Amino acid sequence: MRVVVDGRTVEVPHGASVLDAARAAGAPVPTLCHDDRLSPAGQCRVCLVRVDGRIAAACVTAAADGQHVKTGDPDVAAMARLALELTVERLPATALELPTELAACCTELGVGADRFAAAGRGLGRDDSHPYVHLDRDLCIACGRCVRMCDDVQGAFALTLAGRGADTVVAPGAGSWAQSACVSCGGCVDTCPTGAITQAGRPPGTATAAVDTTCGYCGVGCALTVHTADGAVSEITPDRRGPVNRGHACVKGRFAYGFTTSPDRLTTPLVRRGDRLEPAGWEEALAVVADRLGGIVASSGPDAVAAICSARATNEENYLMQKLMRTVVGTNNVDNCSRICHAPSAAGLSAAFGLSGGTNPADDIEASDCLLIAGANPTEAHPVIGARILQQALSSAKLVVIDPRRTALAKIADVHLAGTPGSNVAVFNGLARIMLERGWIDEQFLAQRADGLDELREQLAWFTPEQVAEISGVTPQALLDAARLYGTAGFPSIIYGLGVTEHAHGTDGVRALVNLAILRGAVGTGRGGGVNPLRGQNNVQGASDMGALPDLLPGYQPVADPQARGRCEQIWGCPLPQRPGLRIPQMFDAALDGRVRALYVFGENIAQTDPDSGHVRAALDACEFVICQEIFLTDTAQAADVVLPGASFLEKDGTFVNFDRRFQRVRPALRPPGLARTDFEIINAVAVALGTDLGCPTPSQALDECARVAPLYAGISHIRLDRDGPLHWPCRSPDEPGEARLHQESFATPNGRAQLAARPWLPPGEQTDARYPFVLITGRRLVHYNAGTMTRRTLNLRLSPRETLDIHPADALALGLRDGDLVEIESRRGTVAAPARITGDVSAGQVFLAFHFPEVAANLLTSAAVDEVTSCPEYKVTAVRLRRC
Ligand SMILES: Nc1nc2c(c(=O)[nH]1)N[C@H]1C(S)=C(S)[C@@H](COP(=O)(O)OP(=O)(O)OC[C@H]3O[C@@H](n4cnc5c(=O)[nH]c(N)nc54)[C@H](O)[C@@H]3O)O[C@H]1N2
Ligand SMILES: Nc1nc2c(c(=O)[nH]1)N[C@H]1C(S)=C(S)[C@@H](COP(=O)(O)OP(=O)(O)OC[C@H]3O[C@@H](n4cnc5c(=O)[nH]c(N)nc54)[C@H](O)[C@@H]3O)O[C@H]1N2
Ligand SMILES: [Mo]
Repeated sequence: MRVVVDGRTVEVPHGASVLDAARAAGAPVPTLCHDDRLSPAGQCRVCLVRVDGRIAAACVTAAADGQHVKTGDPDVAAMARLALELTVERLPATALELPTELAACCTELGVGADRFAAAGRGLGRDDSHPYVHLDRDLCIACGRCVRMCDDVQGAFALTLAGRGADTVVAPGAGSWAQSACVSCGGCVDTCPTGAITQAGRPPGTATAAVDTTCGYCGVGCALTVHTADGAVSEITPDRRGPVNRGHACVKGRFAYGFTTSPDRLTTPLVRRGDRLEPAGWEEALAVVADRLGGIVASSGPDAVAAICSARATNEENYLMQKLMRTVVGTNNVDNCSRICHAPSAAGLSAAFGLSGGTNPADDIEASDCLLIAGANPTEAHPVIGARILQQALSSAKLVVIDPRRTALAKIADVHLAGTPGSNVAVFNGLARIMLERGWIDEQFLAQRADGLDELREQLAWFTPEQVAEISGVTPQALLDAARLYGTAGFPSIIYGLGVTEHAHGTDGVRALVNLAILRGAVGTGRGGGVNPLRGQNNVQGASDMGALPDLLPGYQPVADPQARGRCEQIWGCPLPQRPGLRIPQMFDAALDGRVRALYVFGENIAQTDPDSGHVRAALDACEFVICQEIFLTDTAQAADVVLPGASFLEKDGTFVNFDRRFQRVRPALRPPGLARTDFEIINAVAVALGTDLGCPTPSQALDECARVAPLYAGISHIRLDRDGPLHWPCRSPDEPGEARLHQESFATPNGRAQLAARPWLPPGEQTDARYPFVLITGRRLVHYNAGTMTRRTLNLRLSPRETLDIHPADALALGLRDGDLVEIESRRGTVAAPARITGDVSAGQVFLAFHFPEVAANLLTSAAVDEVTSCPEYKVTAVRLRRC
């Protein structure tokens, strides 16, 4: 459409408003109640313009072809000024001193301090929340915060309360701290007057701003980090962020206080006797070189193993696996994908030929049925959780498969609360019904998939009654779920650790993938495919970079001579041929003396790997442990040398998020004290061992990786800085990158999707009369994994301790009241936590997160692992409970 604004013709898309047209023409139209992320409200009347002669609010008037818009008309400006004067007349004049949108509007329309009240209305403040503070006197009741909370976050925590001119925002009936607020910061970000601000951060105090990518979960939110005097003053979500689109969560937005924690590691530490003592870099590196060199000389390279960091950048992980393979000479390198989504990598590779999720995040909004299995995204991937919630509230059907009543389960059309470990039965039950009812895509199956006959045969066993017997899911609920997924126009599957972290996790992934193949809802544009919500900020990337014992960068098998040859040529040395050890195997090998040195880079294995007693013993058994960390974690305390690294806010590189996007990470701060970026440290370790890794900068490391791995051949820092995020596969510098995979053929050897016929097998760990409860472990919104970072921020005030979630019936039987301390004992260990009585867990099941060392969930979990990938069975632990 062409619109003429102040004599200038501009082209705008359908659906654009007059405001969009005016902005496209560069005409200054002030706004107050408008935010691009929200549907327009047309309430404040500040954006008045003339449209074909008539006066109209630009934000709520649709642009039309041939329209003439006039801005800055004196009569209209007078009306807008009057509207603004009425808005500010009860506000204190101090409102003008803040660098806000309101102040900018006043300047634009010539509303001076004389139009404000001398003092405020005396409505008071609410400073109860650690991050979000409210000054009611500055509120103009524009409702932007309420719309952000409802229409973007979906927390529905805010309302406009009061009468007439005293109407202001309120967090429900009580204080902000007691409200349903999930601390996403959306209200702070949108408030145009300074009424809602971040605690202790008056707007406009920053002196520099850097665009980067969040270092917590795998969503990959684009953030702008504002700094002053070498510290972060504020982090705001970037509206250009392709996944977050101007939104963030309590961690990305607020949890940066750890950067200045007095406990940050600021100098290398070297063990002298039973103490870790500060040392210079020269000494620490000399010890590393001497001990590693000695062990390699006496026991060979395979006596060394390394665990890479899914929190660190691609470039750092690339360097680390290169160090291990080319300098030490071993494939003993792995990353926490092993204990997380390794079954996704294995399952998706077997079914489709590539280990990534199949579709971009934007397919959430294209979907009319979302099937969420074993994932709790409103807590673990909050920005994606909010997008799923909004889509389900507005138009899509929602099926949730989870033993717990998660926030999404509560609003689901169908919630299948199968018992932990029952996934394969439930997914096969759904597949059987879809086949029986004909809710499948015959043509797709004939042309693009293999394995239907075997699957059909296997499914004969999975009658709804059989599935009910195993899982407790009723035949009716199973049918309802199968119908919703089976008959939708554009169904999507999104899943998490409730599928993977099981003794049969890879089978679970395969059985789930079957549903998408049966429907032809993957690789066709007729469905949103199958998408694991990868966990860590860069767990996809760490695996992509080859921080895996059997795969070189770009998923090239280390056992494949051709792949090895390509790397050998570029790296200039022969490579070890035999696949290396996986993380759990590294611990076993440490205990039986085959592994003598362990290099742990950015992973807190003593708290996060299962059966902590076993991990502890493995650390003790190793002669030499290096820990490269930002805090002195339990793992670091067990090390012989601690190397102080830098956090994501202090380094340069890239992360790959859950939907396969390479995104830039840029330093906003300097590493504290003598700490160095992990990139510098790994290079320095190589030099100490007598080799230059040949990648002096992160940009050069990624360039080299692009030469080694055809999947990323078109990706470079230069391109990312110029064009923004890029999806892999991206095979040349002029390819845009593939957001949606497998559109023409699958990446399997024969180009066809592979259905899998899998039996249901019981979990590795079983309940019995002594240990009658099933413990599920997982996450909570406010804290992150081992909690080393979030527990060192004000997030601790939002969630100060762990609780054991227990069903009211079980609590009654055990004589427990809310808050009573409960002892939780498994076959391996005992911990205690206060009870939280809630119907969100089923009777017979309890839930714990693993964020607090004082409630060490992994003292309880077992060594049972997925038979294909060795991923631990974190989701099923038999426990007994006792009131303390
Ligand atoms: N706030 C926060 N966010 C995080 C993290 C964090 O620690 N805190 N960690 C990040 C990481 S590393 C990861 S991997 C992701 C994980 O993200 P998610 O996978 O969403 O996290 P979990 O809470 O571990 O588990 C998800 C769900 O699986 C369910 N479940 C358990 N057993 C079964 C089962 O047998 N079948 C089914 N269908 N469901 C089951 C649980 O009840 C739980 O609701 O989160 C990332 N984001
Ligand atoms: N019971 C139970 N246990 C679980 C799970 C579960 O669901 N239940 N989930 C598992 C899953 S999915 C995962 S991914 C793991 C996560 O396990 P971990 O990876 O151990 O968890 P994080 O807390 O993310 O630990 C990362 C460590 O790296 C440090 N760090 C952060 N950034 C940097 C950096 O840039 N450089 C360096 N050098 N260090 C850095 C942090 O201080 C922290 O100590 O936990 C697993 N453990
Ligand atoms: Mo994870």
